[in-house]
Amino acid sequence: MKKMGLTGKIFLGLILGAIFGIVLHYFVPAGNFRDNVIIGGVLRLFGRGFVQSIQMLVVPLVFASLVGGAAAIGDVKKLGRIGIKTVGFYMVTTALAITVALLIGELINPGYGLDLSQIVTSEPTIGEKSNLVDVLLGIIPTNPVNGLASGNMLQIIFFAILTGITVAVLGEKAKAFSDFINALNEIMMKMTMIIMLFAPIGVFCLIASTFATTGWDAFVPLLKYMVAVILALFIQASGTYMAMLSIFAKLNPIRFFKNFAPVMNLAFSTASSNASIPLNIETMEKRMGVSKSVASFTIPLGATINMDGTAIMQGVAVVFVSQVYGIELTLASFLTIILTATLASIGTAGVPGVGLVTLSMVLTSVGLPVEGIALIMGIDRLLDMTRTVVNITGDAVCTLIIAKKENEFDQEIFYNDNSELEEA
Ligand code: DAS
Repeated sequence: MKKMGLTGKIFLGLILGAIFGIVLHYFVPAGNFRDNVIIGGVLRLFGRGFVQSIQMLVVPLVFASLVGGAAAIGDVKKLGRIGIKTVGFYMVTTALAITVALLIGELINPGYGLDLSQIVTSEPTIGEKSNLVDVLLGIIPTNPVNGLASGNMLQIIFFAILTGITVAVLGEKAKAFSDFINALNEIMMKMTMIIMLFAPIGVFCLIASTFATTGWDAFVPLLKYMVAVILALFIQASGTYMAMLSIFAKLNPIRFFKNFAPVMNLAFSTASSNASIPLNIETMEKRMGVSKSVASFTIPLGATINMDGTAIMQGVAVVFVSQVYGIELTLASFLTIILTATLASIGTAGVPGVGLVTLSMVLTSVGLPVEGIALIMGIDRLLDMTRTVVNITGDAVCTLIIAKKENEFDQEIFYNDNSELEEA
């Protein structure tokens, strides 16, 4: 049998885990062996252990990639107009994406029908800060080290972005720190991939534990969650992006997707924005008619700071988790979620599974139980592949619009049927 890739192993873990959980729930009598040795012992150890390993990455990965991402943004002064417009477009499309996701989540209500409120372990802090001023004041850390140590994500985001922009302003004077941050970024991305190697085992145990506890009850809500995420991704790609191309660039969106198909296929199969960067830049230049200087700035920047697909998953996931645990989301929580997920997407680099890492951050920022990740982690890989496609498509759409407005665009190439990529 051809060597099964990690994605195949994760799917296998998902299917076998679901079957094992259903067998445990309906065919193994309740008792010490099933409830304490299997579910409370083995499944909990490797399932929860995997979730905690993901959580372990949050603070160092988000801090390092946010400082790095902000330093890159800080450099935009060299590119002036183009840089400011690029960052502006990226932030607006991400905030739009998560708003669409929250609305779809509230429409489909994926979490209804599964009630885990009796096992909430962390007290929700939602509603503690009822007004916006307190939420905004809470972002400014009086002691950044304490913010980092206590995992106060909004304070970490604020301090990291400020640090990154200061690093960019200092330039050479902060080179040692900048090199350290870049090295830490590489380490945390590699560590994410290493931990994801254990995903098949972690997913097996998490899904088995869910179905062993709830039986078939979990099946429909998880299916509704997947449908909600994919629907929101589809709306972002076929609605928001097509409208933007028609309105801001007056280009034929169908033609765009025809030209862009190879990059979307690569992003789907690798579930990695970073892996798609080279082909994305070449496609923007050779098939879309964007100048190399613009594409080689906006595409790598977008792969790091612009993750509309990830923000969409996080929006739907927050609604799902709050409903499953019976926790009411207030307007202040929705604003906190939009702020956290938009800012969080600035940092997270485009490697597989990174959206889950920042999801635990978004859940923490509104006081939702991180155990909720255990519910959706099993099916996350398929959603990771689909949301990565939206992540890189958003980068390409913004690149095209900016290139057209800056006259760094050749319409001939965009509509030319023969504009082919050089054989690699
Ligand atoms: N796989 C990530 C990317 O490469 C997205 C995610 O994990 O949410 O964009």
